Amino acid sequence: MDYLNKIALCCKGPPPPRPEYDLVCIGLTGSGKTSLLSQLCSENTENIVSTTGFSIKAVPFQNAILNVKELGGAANIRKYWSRYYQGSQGVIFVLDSASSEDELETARNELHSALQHPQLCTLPFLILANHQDKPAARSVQEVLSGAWYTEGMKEGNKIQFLHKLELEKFCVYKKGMDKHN
Ligand SMILES: Nc1nc2c(ncn2[C@@H]2O[C@H](COP(=O)(O)OP(=O)(O)OP(=O)(O)O)[C@@H](O)[C@H]2O)c(=O)[nH]1
Ligand SMILES: [Mg+2]
Repeated sequence: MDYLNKIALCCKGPPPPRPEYDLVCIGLTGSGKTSLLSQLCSENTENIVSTTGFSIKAVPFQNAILNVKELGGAANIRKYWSRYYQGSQGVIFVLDSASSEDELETARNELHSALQHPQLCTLPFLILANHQDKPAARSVQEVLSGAWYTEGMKEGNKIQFLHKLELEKFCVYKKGMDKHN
């Protein structure tokens, strides 16, 4: 390596720090929140147990780090969800697309409550239609045909549906979050 190349390498320095965003991840128990976040962190997804309370993971993307706080989705934990919303800059709502109509209705009610909550109602929402590998899974289009939107949504609130295979779009969605810094 010649002298000039060596100097260029020395002067390059460490890459600039990636911006960090704080997200909250909600959804009924078994919808796959922990599995999703573990996958995004390239962690082992076997032997995952139900989240009691909450857990936080730093999910690295090329241009940003998402600090995602997963809130356990069991009925006795859901009533405390709103205590953990403060400071969130975006919301991931995970849905079991293969669940029964009753469960889907419960999920929709929880989503509507979150969309109307003062600390979340202006934030970007990403709804992940999970469990797409199951034969009974509804497609994103089928899920969308239900009443998933609500009048409680405020102007500026962005809502986007994805299924797992489209997760890379999640990176693009960070743009919506810049507004809320
Ligand atoms: N077939 C299938 N199973 C999944 C999928 N995502 C998660 N699971 C399984 O569903 C079960 C529950 O997944 P979790 O990630 O613990 O669900 P959770 O939303 O974190 O549940 P709580 O922490 O109780 O709120 C696990 O056995 C996962 O392996 C999926 O897309 N397809
Ligand atoms: Mg969990």
